[in-house]
Amino acid sequence: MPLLDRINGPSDVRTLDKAEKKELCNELRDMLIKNVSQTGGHLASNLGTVELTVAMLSSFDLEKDSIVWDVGHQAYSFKILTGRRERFGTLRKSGGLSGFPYPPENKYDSFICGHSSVSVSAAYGILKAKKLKGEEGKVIAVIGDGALGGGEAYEGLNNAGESGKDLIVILNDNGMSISKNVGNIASYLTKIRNRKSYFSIKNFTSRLLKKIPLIGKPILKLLTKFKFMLKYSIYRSSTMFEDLGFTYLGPVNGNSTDDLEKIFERAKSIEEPCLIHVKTVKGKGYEKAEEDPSLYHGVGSFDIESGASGKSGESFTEAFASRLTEAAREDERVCAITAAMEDGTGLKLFKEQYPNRFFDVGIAEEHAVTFSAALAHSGLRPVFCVYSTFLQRAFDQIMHDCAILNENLVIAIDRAGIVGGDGVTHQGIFDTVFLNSVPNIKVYSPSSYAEAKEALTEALETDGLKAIRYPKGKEPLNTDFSDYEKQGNCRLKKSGGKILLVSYGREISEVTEASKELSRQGICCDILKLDVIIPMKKELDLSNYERVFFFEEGCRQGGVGESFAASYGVKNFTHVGIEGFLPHGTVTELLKQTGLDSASIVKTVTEVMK
Ligand SMILES: Cc1ncc(C[n+]2csc(CCOP(=O)(O)OP(=O)(O)O)c2C)c(N)n1
Repeated sequence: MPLLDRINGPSDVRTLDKAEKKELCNELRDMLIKNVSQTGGHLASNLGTVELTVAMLSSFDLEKDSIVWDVGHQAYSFKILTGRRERFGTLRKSGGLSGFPYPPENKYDSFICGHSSVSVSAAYGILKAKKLKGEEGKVIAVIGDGALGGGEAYEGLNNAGESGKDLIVILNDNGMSISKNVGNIASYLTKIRNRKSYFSIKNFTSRLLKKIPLIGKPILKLLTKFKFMLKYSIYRSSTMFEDLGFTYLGPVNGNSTDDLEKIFERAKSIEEPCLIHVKTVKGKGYEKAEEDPSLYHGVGSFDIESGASGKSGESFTEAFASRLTEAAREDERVCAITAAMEDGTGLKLFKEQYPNRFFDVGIAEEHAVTFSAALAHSGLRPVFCVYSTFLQRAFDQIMHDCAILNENLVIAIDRAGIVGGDGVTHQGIFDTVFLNSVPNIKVYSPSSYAEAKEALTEALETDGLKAIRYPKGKEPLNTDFSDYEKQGNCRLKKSGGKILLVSYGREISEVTEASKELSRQGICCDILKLDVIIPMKKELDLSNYERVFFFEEGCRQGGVGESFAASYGVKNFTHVGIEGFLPHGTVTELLKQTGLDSASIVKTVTEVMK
């Protein structure tokens, strides 16, 4: 019987001996590779944290201690070992396990995860609450070297240095963000990573001394004390973490449960908050992922033997990025900026061709916006490519650094709309709402690759703050708008009906499909497609329509439909959009669930018009 079948909760891990833990790690790796090859998900990061997870569950008691994962994409083994093994095959599927720790899913998930660099702040908050409530227990934040590039991590460290002994920060350093980690913090970590660990010196010395009969043990004791003092005198003021109030321990081999458990025991005995520097190998145990950890950071389903995935063909991301690279050739003021999402936003080619005008600033969206605004202010034409969900944290920088002076900056909002498997923390459904309140900004919502490219061309050729939002993946079915009449910022397709269907972006394809079916049922609808969604300008008179329906692949409350109804003054108005947060599932499933697929649109229209 596999060992894993005996592990039904964290306490079962604590009973295992050394050999069994090794076996458990092997079984976990097999399970991760097999399952992720079918469900898709974050593979390389999870293969790197297998031993770390097993060692943490062995050394800490999760009935009183809490673990906060940063981002949480590397917590699959944690899910498997905390009572979710049997459901692991449902990962990222509708109704199944979330791809990130999610407190409503399991009592050991101590905080919401998905966005980067928040773990220290969260861990410190949880610890303070424990203290105020008179509860025992340690809180452990596990943060990657990539996530440590994000500003909030320093806000947390700056504040938590005074937290006392029960806070432990584990820095999981694999040298990688999604791509190779960038910036001076990364180089700094490389420097201290390459130092010989205090613990490895100690272990070697112990082995040697224990062999000397009688005098070996006393000398070892003395030497241990001396080594610890020596280590302190060398390292104490020599890492920035010490200066921030943490005892620095490590670096230690994070793919050895043995070494990890020893260092955890040491950390438990120290009367200050500790930062344990752990070195892991991203992709460990699956050769292809070790060779190319970026490729296997987030994957769709793939063949284990060959490593081949089903991914193929063009996407909105690629179409946009190829036009951006062309634009850089035509105009040497054009720059591309990414916050650690070079691959995800398709900027590889741009980087290769224009390395001087390509900037990966690390996981630092706020900095990226201000930096881009300053490039724009200095006469360049920056394009910041970012996922909708991660732009959320840069709202103030958009408002203050970009919008007040209406800088010539383009924000390329990738993964706008429903994203699917990454779920509630990653859906790109709120940018429409928060950008709606930004004065000066113009937001394009292309429905096809051609429109995405045209929008970029126009945005770069005209002055002012612009955003172009486009979805994850491929063009939808209906992208031919030749029978639409251009009316300012929108296009109208007339069929002579008394009903108007309005939409924008990818959703126009569902609306088009629905109108075909409605027409078969004898219900004739005109379609209005919005090319620019912010600011909302009334371009035509809608008073002849009996009813206007608005379908929005974005948050309904405060969304584009509301500003449309207000600007156009429409009275008989039905607005379908996404209500609140949206969990994981496929895009098709989620469109259906939210009433935005063509069949639901037909149903809504027929029911309302009855
Ligand atoms: C605010 C924010 N921006 C971007 C991301 C996308 N993202 C997810 S994981 C990751 C890399 C994290 O690197 P690291 O912390 O070193 O973890 P590793 O995967 O290397 O273990 C990035 C950029 C995110 N989750 N949150």
